[in-house]
Amino acid sequence: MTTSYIGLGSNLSGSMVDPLHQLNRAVQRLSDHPHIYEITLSSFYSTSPIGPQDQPDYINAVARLNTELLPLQLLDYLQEIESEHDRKRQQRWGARTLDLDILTYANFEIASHRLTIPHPRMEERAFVLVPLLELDAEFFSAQGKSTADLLANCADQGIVKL
Ligand code: A4P
Ligand code: MG
Repeated sequence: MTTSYIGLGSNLSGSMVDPLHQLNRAVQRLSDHPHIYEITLSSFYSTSPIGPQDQPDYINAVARLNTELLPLQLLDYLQEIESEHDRKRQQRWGARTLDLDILTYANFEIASHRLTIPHPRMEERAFVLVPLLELDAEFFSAQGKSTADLLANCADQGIVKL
């Protein structure tokens, strides 16, 4: 059994469902899987967009789960859930109905064409670090930096707990 952290984000409504409902539905779909267990969800946060600024604010959260799925099997399932939520891959870092990223998978380090773990940008993003800190005050990056130290470099990023 492996512990994995998943980043959840949404800033577009899909099928008449708003971002908050989409994140809640995504967590429900995670818990539906027979090999995903013990999901713990952070609070939801309203966050200013990183990347293109001409898009709505995001709702973000982080989930911790235990799973018997291998990393690529977990990615397949996350992408299946994204497709169910009308996710269209358009502009990089652009608006999306649902984004599910694998942040970490135990202490694995993977760099393949489909999957990079730990998520390469997680350490510079308050919308990942703040909810992560809430779930695990002892979380350290692969380079041994504490979440609190990493967050000190993200002070200019807008984030408000809902
Ligand atoms: N992929 C590689 N590694 C991973 C991983 N660890 N988890 C591949 C998930 N997927 C991974 O992803 C493109 C490809 O990345 C996938 O096909 C998968 O094989 P995508 O979701 O289609 O594209 P993307 O999300 O637009 O690209 P990217 O580079 O993953 O974007 P980010 O870094 O996720 O940033 N601002 C706020 N406030 N909140 C946000 O949530 N999100 C983004 C997206 C930008 N700005 C944001 C937010
Ligand atoms: Mg993504």
